[in-house]
Amino acid sequence: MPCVLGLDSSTQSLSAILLDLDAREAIADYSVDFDERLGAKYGVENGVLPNDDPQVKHSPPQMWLEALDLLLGDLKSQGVNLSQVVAVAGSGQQHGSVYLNPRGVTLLGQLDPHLGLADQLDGCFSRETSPIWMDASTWRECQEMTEALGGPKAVAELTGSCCFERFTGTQIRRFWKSETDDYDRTARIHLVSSFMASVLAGAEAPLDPGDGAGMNLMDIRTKAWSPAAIEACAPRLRSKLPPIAPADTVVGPIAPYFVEKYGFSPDCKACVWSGDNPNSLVGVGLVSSGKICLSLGTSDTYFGYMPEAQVDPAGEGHCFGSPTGAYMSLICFKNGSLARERVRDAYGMDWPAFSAALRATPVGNGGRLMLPYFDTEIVPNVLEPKVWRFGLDEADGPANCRAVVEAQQLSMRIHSRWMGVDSTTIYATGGASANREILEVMANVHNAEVYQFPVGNSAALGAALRAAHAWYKGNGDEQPWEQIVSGYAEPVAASRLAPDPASAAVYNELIPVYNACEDHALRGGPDPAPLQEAFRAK
Ligand code: ADP
Ligand code: XUL
Repeated sequence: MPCVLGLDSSTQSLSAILLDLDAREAIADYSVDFDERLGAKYGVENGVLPNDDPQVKHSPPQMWLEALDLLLGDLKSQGVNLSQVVAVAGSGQQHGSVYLNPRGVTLLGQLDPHLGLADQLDGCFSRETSPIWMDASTWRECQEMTEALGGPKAVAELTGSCCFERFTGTQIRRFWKSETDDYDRTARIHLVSSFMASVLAGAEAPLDPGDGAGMNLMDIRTKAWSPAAIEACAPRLRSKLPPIAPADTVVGPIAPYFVEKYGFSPDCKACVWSGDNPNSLVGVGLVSSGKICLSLGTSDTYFGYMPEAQVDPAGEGHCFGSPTGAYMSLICFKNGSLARERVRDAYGMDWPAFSAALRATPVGNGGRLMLPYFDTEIVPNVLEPKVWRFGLDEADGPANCRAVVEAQQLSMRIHSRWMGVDSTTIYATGGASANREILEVMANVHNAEVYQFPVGNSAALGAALRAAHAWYKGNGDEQPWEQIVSGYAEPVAASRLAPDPASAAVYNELIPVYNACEDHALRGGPDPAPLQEAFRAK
């Protein structure tokens, strides 16, 4: 029975999904949590290294390697037969980057099964820690690259997005400016995806256009490095970047390290990885237009399939590549699960108590609103963390639970208008999509029916499906994407949550009030209190 393996190296964990292609079912779904298993050793919290500066968010790349050994070792000791895996692909948290020195590039091809990955690659990084998607420290570099490329619209038209603090190009520029010697010692700058793919292949892997579009360095239409963007980023950069190749490229056979240590077949194909969002697109079956997905993971993302490249005129959203060769639109809200957890923890609750609080409070929260910028925010752009409360008593736990969830959904509805998708169906995925009370707010705010998925980790599932696509294609049996995802990436029909018309009407009234709060907090607009009063009076 041929199996494919999908891995997901995300902010807080490394996960795996193993699919049996004959039975068309998942036969293993397993995860290694970074804090739980490696937190003490690497000093991370929620997978991220603490830093006095709230704008700086880095993670240790060796932790990701050690997690790979732990995960494969656990699967093997649970009796999972990895010799049946015909192809492996993966998903990396987007935008994060890994900096290898020349020794690192060489050692990737000589991995020793008698040593752990993290130990043998010690001393191979020209930058010890990796900036990740949560980092917001590159405002200045964003300005510099934007100016060099002719303004925000020009950058977005060229690369699919305006310059963003977390995008790899601005992060590379900051590294070059602040640690020039280390930059010069860098032989290869990988994304998390292409780094992990390189380890599995034991050879330098390309990155795919889906993940490449999160760098501000790739021409979104030609899907090749943009010489102008590279020039605007940092000197001597071109030779440090890996090639870009389609998402169904096979890098080569899996490295002997994994054959000897974990029992993989030497014929197992190591495929190109992609970013978590392009993988999730496939993992929820969005291989054509029509529906949208809301992923509630560490960040919350709102995304959909796009046949042609289209950019957000307001500059908040992104155009990434899709694994199918087309495109995807996406907006990322950084204060996702971590903001919900901050509120939950502030009142000593667990998730069932949080859900009970949502059930106990009225739709629209009596006009009490929160802007939950516990951390810096991507959409809307907020570089100083601050939680705003409008008519909301901080001591009122249940009202704060409702306020954070309503704020997030209202913000998604407002900031996704540029996509022009008025979808009446939302696919919900990510860890928090297990929470029906949160999904109820989602259904009513967006006035759309919401579905859950049997597999919570759509990124790992999408990676496994990409591995299947590459494997069939390599065998001369290429299958249409609709067929690849059919039966795997389908919502649970019985999970359907329909919007309640009366509640949807309340949120339609609340949208202008929420807009006024944002306008007041971020752009110095008038006090929203009169609008709140009018909302309450209705
Ligand atoms: P990522 O892949 O981005 O690391 P996941 O998609 O695995 O994240 O989601 C993890 C998050 O899911 C946790 O941070 C947690 O806050 C959230 N979560 C898990 N269960 C629930 C629940 N029942 N209600 C709300 N949130 C939940
Ligand atoms: C998307 C983004 C996040 C990360 C999370 O642009 O920054 O969704 O991909 O891993």
